[in-house]
Formats: sequence, C-alpha cells, structure tokens
Amino acid sequence: MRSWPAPDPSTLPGPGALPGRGERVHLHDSSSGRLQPAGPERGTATLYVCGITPYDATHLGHANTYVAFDLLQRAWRDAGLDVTYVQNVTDVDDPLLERAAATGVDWAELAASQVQLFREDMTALSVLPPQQYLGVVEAVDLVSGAVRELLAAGAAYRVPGTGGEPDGDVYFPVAADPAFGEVSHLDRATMLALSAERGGDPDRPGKRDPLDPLLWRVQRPGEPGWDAGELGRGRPGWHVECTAIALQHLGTPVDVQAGGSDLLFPHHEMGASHAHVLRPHAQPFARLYAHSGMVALDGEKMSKSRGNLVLVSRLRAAGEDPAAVRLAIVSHHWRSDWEWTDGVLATARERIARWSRAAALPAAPDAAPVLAAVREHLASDLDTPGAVAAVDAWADAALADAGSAVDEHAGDLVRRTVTALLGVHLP
Ligand code: 5CA
Ligand code: ZN
Repeated sequence: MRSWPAPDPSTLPGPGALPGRGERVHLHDSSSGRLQPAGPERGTATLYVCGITPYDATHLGHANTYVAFDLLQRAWRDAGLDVTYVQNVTDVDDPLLERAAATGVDWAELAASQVQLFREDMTALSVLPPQQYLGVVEAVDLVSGAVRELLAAGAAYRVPGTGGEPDGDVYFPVAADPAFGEVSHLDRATMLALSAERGGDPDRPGKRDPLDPLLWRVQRPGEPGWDAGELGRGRPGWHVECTAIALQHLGTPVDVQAGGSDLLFPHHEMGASHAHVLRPHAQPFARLYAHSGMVALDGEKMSKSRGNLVLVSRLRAAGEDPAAVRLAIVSHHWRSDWEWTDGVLATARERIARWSRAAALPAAPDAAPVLAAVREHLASDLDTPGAVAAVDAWADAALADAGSAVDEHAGDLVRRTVTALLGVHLP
C-alpha cells in the first residue's frame, strides 16, 4: 500500500541537522513496567506501530498515538540511529464490514477513502511515514501462511460450527505459548473482560479456552474471502495480521512494538504469543512494548464506535494550523490519558505565536541549553511536557529581555530544535 510523503529532510533530525547529538532514548516498557533503553546503541532500530482500522477518519486519539511514536523516531534519528518502521492497515475486519453494510458503501471503497484521509492527516501533522505500509488485503497470503504454520506446529485448531456458525474457524490455543500473559501481566478475569470488549469472543462454544483468539474465519455469505489452501476460503483474524507482517518485514525481536493502551490486551499479548510459537528461537517478539495514553472527549475515550470524535481532517478543513494540533498533542505526556477541549487547542495556538515571536527576535538568550534540555527530556521517556516547558522558559526570557540578549542565532536554533525534535513547524 502506498505510504505518505516524508517531511522535507531539512526539517528532520539527522547528521548535521542540529549541533551535537541526542542521548540514548529510554522508554517505559509496559511489559516490565520499567524505563528501559529503546533501540540499539548504534545502527538501525526497528519499530512496529499498529495502524488504523479504516472505517472512519483519523481522530485526535489516533493522531496522539502516531505523533507519540513519531517523536520516538525523531529522538532515535537525533541519537544517530537509522529506523526501519512498519505499519499495517486493518483493511478487512468486522467493524469495517459492519460500517460498510450499515451505510451501504462498498467495504473496500470505504477503507480506501479513509486510508487516503489518514495519509493526508499524517502528512499535515508532519508524521514520518513507515517504509512498509501494508494492508491485510495485500498481505493475506502472508497472514494465511502464518496461520498454516501455526497449524503445522500444533498451535491452531478448528472449531466446529454451532449456533448457525459454519465449521472450520481456526483458533489459537493460548496454552501453546508458555510465555502467554507476560506482556500485560493481567489476571484472568480482567483478560476475559477485555477480550469480550475488544474484538474477542470468549463465549464462542467449542473453544479450548475462552481466551483463545481467532486466526482464520471461514467465509460467511456476503463477506469477503480469500483462498488459503487447507484453511479454506476466508479471512484472517486480527492479531495474527500484525504478527505476520512484523515477522516478515522486521524480524524478531522487534525493538519497539507500539500502539495505544487499548492494544496491550488482547492485541499485543496475542500477537506476541503467535510470534513466540512461530519463532521460538528469537524470543521475545519485542524487546519493548510501548503504549500511548487515550484521548477522551466529553469524559469518554474518543472512539469510532462511540462516535465522540474530533477529526483531524475536519480541523484542517476549518483552517486550523496542523502545527497547533500537533503542539496540542505534544504538550501532553505520551502515556497520559487526557481530554481534548477547545481550550487545549487555543493554548497551543497561543504557544506557537509566542514561540514564533521569540524566535524572530534579532537577538535572544543562548539557545544551546534549550536544545540540551529538549534532548534530555525526550531521551527520558519522551517527556514532551518537560521539553515544551524548556522552550516556554526560553521564549518568556527572550520576550521579557529588552535589549540585553546578544545571541543572533538563538532564535534560529530554537526554531530548528522545535521543528526537528518536536515536529512543530513555526510560521
Ligand atoms: N487496526 C488496529 C490495530 S492493528 C486498531 O486498533 N485500529 S484503530 O483504528 O482502532 O486504532 C488505531 C490506533 O489508534 C491504535 O493504536 C489505538 O490504540 C489508537 N487509538 C484509538 N483510539 C484512541 C484514543 N481515543 N486515544 C488514543 N489512541 C487511540
Ligand atoms: Zn496491530
């Protein structure tokens, strides 16, 4: 699938972009609950970020997640690393098919139109594109191959049809992975509740364990399907899609497996278990599991299923500066849950105006400490509120200082720092 255009290289961190270089990045790992080094000391870091299910346009929650891991990429590049970044698109799944049926739109057209909006939103928000951007539809052979491998390894079983369901849906026995549960460390009751809430089917009769996730769903009338040898005609389950794509395009262990916190269980737990069985000698699946916080609107998690959305495309159409949207996101810590309000956006707009005024002054206080502080904050669990506060303090000092500042290049350095490391383009 076509990715989206990369930002102008002159606006990105990398050799020669900023004086010196960034520190080794540490991130909070959901699995260990600790701050850990993310990526190698040198060479290439690998990143897998779960992509959208394209049945509605990009909302601020999605944007928050993709901006979070864009900051990681920027910090890695600033520390001298190359990055291989892969993202999927869940362009066949129940919620997409249900929305298409409910609105009378062809499911493939719905997906294509929403993916295109997502590309435009990501471009506007200066989010670096993945090198591999893969939809399930185009990866269906890869995914069904992984399901057949699991079957051959004894880590998949067919469920007989009952209650109107056909025979032959294939499930993964969570008991096949001795390390099952070690990504999320949740108790069983919580796992069962989250599984029911997030796309699982704990009540489906005939499963060995209610938690076992679907690997392959045989075709139902009116649903799309693909031939897959002994699996029969059907479509992939959700978790195995990301595992198969990550194994093929990144290999294991992946340095960072990322997504919003609602993906910790079951999605990343199940995906890891699939990988543990498929690649027993390259465990763990990921060295670090990173989960961004949830953005809420009117007190509830913003979600396509609830419909309480602020869409990036709508803000753009209303003439909002995408840099203000990005700064509104960046002003929050990537792991915190927060609420989108008009006030959040207004604050970001004012901040951009203040930073721009300060950066345009003919002389300002030394900016080298600002660059150092932004780097230090980013390297320590992508602490963007700390980085923003450092720029704020410099801008306040620059604007308050009537004539005693001498550094003519300070404004330019702060502008380049904010552009390259925070991805915020000042006017
Ligand atoms: N296609 C799957 C991943 S393989 C999926 O979860 N798609 S999604 O469209 O529902 O979500 C895309 C990403 O946005 C996920 O990482 C999800 O955790 C994140 N996300 C969804 N809603 C919010 C929200 N309200 N706040 C923050 N992140 C969110
Ligand atoms: Zn995923």
